[in-house]
Amino acid sequence: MWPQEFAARYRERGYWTGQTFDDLLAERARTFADRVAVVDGDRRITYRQWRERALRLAAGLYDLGVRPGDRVVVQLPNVAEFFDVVFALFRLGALPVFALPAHRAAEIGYFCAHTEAVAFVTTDVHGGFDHRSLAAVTGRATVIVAGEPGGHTALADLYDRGDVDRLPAGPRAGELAFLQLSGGSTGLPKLIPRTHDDYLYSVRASAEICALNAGSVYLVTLPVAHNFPMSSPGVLGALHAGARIVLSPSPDPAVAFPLVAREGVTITALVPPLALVWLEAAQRAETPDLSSLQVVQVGGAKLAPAVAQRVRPVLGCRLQQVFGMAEGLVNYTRLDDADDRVWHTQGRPICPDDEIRVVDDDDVEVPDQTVGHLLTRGPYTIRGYWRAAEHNRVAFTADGFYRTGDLVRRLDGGYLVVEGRAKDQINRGGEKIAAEEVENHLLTHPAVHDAAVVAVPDPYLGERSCAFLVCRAGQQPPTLGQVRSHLRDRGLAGYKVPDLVRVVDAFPVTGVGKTSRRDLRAALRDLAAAPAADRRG
Ligand code: OOB
Repeated sequence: MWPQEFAARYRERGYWTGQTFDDLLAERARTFADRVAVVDGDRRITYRQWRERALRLAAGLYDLGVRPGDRVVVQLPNVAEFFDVVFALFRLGALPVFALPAHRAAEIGYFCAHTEAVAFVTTDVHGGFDHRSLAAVTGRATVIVAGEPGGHTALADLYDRGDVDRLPAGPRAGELAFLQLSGGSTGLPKLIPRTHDDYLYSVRASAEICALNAGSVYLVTLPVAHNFPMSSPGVLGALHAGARIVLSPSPDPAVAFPLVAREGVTITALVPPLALVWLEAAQRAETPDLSSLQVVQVGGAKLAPAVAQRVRPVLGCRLQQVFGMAEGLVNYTRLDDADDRVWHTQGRPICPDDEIRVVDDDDVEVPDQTVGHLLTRGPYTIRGYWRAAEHNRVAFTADGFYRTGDLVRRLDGGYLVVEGRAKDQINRGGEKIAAEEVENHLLTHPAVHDAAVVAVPDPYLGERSCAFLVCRAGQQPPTLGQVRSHLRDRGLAGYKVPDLVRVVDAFPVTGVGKTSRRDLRAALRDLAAAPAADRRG
């Protein structure tokens, strides 16, 4: 949490207003009562209904035993129930822990255990996977299913189970609202504690920067629980503005484009590989009418300038680059920026009190235009991960700056260009993979003596992951297929399973004897250009 003097300053300057998420929804339910807030397929939920559903569910969850301060792991796809569940928990002061639909037993088991979750809210079958099977790893958490409950608690039954008038008092705005996942670079994912005050500041300011208003229509293309579609300005920005949220069950243009046309979508958020897919699809003759689009945001990974330049001519709308992180800091190109900035930079911070330091390896600030490590501190950037005292000593400076692990160049006006990364992470088209987490799973394979996972350039995803393995003497090295099924059997999310495997005799080492990932990446550089047949490990 922030030191007292900073908290006082952020309140004084009007960033932290004392409003909670429940206050916000209550107010919008009054102001925008019968306007449609959420569209999910044929379901259209008004602001008033949203609030009513959240309150009734809060009462049901309370009746089930969920108490203020409890943690509840939430793993829902882009469905209307997401908003009921999350705002019910906000009302109770219980903390949602935001899992992604792609997470499997390894991740869900860890989140439940680490947060001592009292409940796990998920769906029945999504993308061919039966999420109810995850009940095996949730420990003492009550499993609540949106859909066919299959022997677990049905979410649908909780709306009529409690008494709204007997709900306990809600949380205060300075308290924690939820735990978000870090992309991470460590063996186990870190959790990011966000307060009502700090998060809502970023939401309000983002809605303003992105010019959301009550006439805006926001399409949720990415998984809704990710920080980008949730708050930059995302669905919470839409709520703040009294706008309409349209849920797309898939980012595929075949699904999303007809929704844009039917609902008159004005803004959406994409990761770079999806932007490419959308650009390709929009050039086809039979494309639905996309003329309502005003802004397409692209972020989560570096967008190539050549792709950036195609957005306006092809999609007929403005591009906004977004460089953000679940830990806090979000940068936007502004809607009135010149093309050059929009194409070639990742924007500038939201807030005048976002403190930015670009430093060398010794933490000494470098001049503008020079590449360095990005450190940041501000009214919506955390001061530490949840229950991770040891890691916090390396992830934050003594004076509270977060070490983002990103390498950037600062231009005049405070605009940032992302030039690379110093953290052991693979950014696979916006999906973050912590090298060490995958390495730890690889080390459980009986033939594997040592493992190192690095990024390989990829023309479509930006990066893919390659696992270098040193195998045990006398053991048959596993094939790519065997490595992949080993990791899937361990319950690792699909996007973390390596795309490539290379077996080597030994790892190159750095001067201090650590595995040199830089040399491993260099060894792979030629591979990216090699024909597909050579790529199989
Ligand atoms: C967003 O959040 P996370 O927490 O999944 O990932 C943060 C990391 C950043 O530290 C950076 O390494 C990378 O993702 N990143 C970008 C980028 N946006 C994020 N790298 C290059 N260019 C960009 N535009 O990814 C996120 C959170 C809120 C809004 C947007 C993205």
